[in-house]
Amino acid sequence: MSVVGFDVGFLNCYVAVARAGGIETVANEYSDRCTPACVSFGPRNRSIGAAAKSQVVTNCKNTVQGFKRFHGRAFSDPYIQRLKSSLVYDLAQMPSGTTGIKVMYMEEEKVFSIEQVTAMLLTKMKETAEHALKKPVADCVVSVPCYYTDAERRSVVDAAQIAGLNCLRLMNETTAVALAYGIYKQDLPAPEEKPRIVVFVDIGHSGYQTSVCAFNKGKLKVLATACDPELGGKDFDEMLVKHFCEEFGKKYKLDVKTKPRALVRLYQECEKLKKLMSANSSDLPLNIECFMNDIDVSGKLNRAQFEEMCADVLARVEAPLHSLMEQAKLKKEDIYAVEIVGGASRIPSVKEKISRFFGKELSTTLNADEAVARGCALQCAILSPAFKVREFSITDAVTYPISLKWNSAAEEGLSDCEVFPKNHAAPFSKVLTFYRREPFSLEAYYNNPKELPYPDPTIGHFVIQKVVPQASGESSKVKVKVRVNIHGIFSISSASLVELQKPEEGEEPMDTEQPTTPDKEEEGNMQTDQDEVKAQVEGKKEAEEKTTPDNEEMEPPFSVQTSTEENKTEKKSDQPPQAKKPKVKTKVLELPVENSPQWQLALDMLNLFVENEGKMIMQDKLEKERNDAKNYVEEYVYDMRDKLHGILEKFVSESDRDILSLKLEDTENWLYEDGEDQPKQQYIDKLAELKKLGQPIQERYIESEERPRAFEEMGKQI
Ligand code: ATP
Ligand code: K
Ligand code: MG
Repeated sequence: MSVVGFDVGFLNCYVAVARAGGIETVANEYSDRCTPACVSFGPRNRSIGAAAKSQVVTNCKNTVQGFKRFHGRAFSDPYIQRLKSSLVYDLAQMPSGTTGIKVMYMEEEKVFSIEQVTAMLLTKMKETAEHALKKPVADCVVSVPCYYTDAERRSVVDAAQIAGLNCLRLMNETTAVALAYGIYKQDLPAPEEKPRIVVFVDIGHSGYQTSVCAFNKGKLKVLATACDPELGGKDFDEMLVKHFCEEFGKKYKLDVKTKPRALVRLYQECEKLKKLMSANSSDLPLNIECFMNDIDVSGKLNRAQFEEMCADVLARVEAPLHSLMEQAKLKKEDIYAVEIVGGASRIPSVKEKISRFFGKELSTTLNADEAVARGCALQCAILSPAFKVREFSITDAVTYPISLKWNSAAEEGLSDCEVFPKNHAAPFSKVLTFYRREPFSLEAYYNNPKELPYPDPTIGHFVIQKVVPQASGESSKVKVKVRVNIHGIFSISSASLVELQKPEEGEEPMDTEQPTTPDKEEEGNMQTDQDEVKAQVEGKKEAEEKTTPDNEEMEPPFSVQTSTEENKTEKKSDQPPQAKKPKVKTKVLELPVENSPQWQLALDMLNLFVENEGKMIMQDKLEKERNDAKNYVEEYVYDMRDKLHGILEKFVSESDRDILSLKLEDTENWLYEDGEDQPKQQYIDKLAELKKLGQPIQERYIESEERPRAFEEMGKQI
């Protein structure tokens, strides 16, 4: 059982693990805690992370970055089509209609699905975690932006599976940050006291997320979230790039947009300049040598100019904050602290906007880069039975309101019902009751498409199968359990039919409601549901407190009457509940449910991707071994050549030295020509050939070194 948190950023990824000492963000093979979200494809292998990033300029067509926003998107999605033109690498449509990337890999044109590309990144992060923990990693928690829809979340869950990970929870990034904030706080208000209200702001490279949370001792509840999925560090970079493209166009007559490689370099330099400007308000230079057509370019900029050109971007910082306060019905005085994280939160003018909105100093008590990963690792530790963590309950919030619609039984047309309003507690299950004689279908959808940063409000279609009438011919009572699960994904987790049975002679009658205890059944079912069960209980308590009848629909379980006529039938049989217990016994039959979510990766595809990822991992390993074998030959050549004229000179005859020297020289030439690209065994054989000549010389040297020492030892003994 591993305890790992992965922050899969648009630009930067972090891995945090739990060890005996606590939660720790761990470094990759370059001793860097940040792993770039970048995958590069080559003729023999893939490079992932920092190694891929170094190929952004040299292998730009086959080096992909910025793919986080392709999850769960159709290729035809206008958003994808718009992005496509600004990317250096190619996109393509997957057979299922989703988005893939097209690259040259192993000297062939290949299309990889977005799930595969993210899986590659996760493979790298998994290796980083395994290296740190010195054991295999499977169980983990992966971050997603809180504005991700169902389809996007499903896509990330699939990516984790392709990478061989067991994702215990997809965690909203702001919620991970809130957990990292709250779990160590010793001075939170007691459960019965007024909660401490904290706002969290995460502004990364691609997206801007805010949430407001209520903290009491041992728990946090997300009250509301508000986001701008299209506001982040990249927008500031784009303003700079636009500025310098114009400037270089005038100054040097260069059309930068026509040269992908130059454009990529300009983006890199502009990002550096932007970061420098966060710490400096004076004029700063931007120089790029041999930028295009052998021309060196240079320019300069200061913070005031930067802020002026980014005015439109900066103006978008406030809107989500307004929305947040309005949704949570809070006043600025209610806010205890505003905690900011994410790389772009370091931009002074962004900070100033947020600070001015709340009329307070911002808090930066959390690590701006690592808080998300740390929060995910903490969540993983909470979910892990092998780890002891302080009790802490996390109640997240539904980002977009979810409704169900269905054809009513009485052929009255469509009915619908909002099952999860915006900011409803999550994870959460509700039981809906239908009265039906035959199988029926339900469609789940986001009911407010205007606020959805996604073109398709459909979540999925669900068919409740094997519904039959009662023996009497009446409609059966069908209980359908709908839930927003621990990943924030909507599903119909179960359905059951309540079969009425005639009591046997002399048998005690039973309460009709008794056998239907799906909530109970879930307990202890799956580790990951612990929180969910808790949330359900909390949710129930809240609902019980509201006794107003018009709030009834909020109450889980609640009933959805499909037609008034059937409703009457129901009332008839249930009307005098206390007076005389119904003389019927019930049996609960589980019903199969067909879940057809929008854009779910088909199982055979998923399995194929799992298999292919395994093959690519193997290929990378083999290529690394081949390269290592080649490097050993090269190292030996250089090392021996030096030594033959140095420490080994006295231990080799002139003729033997000439033979070996010649052989070393031949090998060096071979390495640059025919030996440039050979199978691993060739290098191993070459090295063996050289060693056959070199080894005896080295042995004579070692022996001579040891001889005086042996005498010394003898001397000591005497
Ligand atoms: P997202 O959260 O959108 O998925 P991410 O997690 O990869 O993206 P972060 O690592 O939080 O993003 O932030 C990266 C952004 O922050 C980049 O645009 C980077 O240029 C910017 N950034 C980092 N440091 C600074 C700084 N000192 N000044 C200005 N911008 C900075
Ligand atoms: K990040
Ligand atoms: Mg981030």
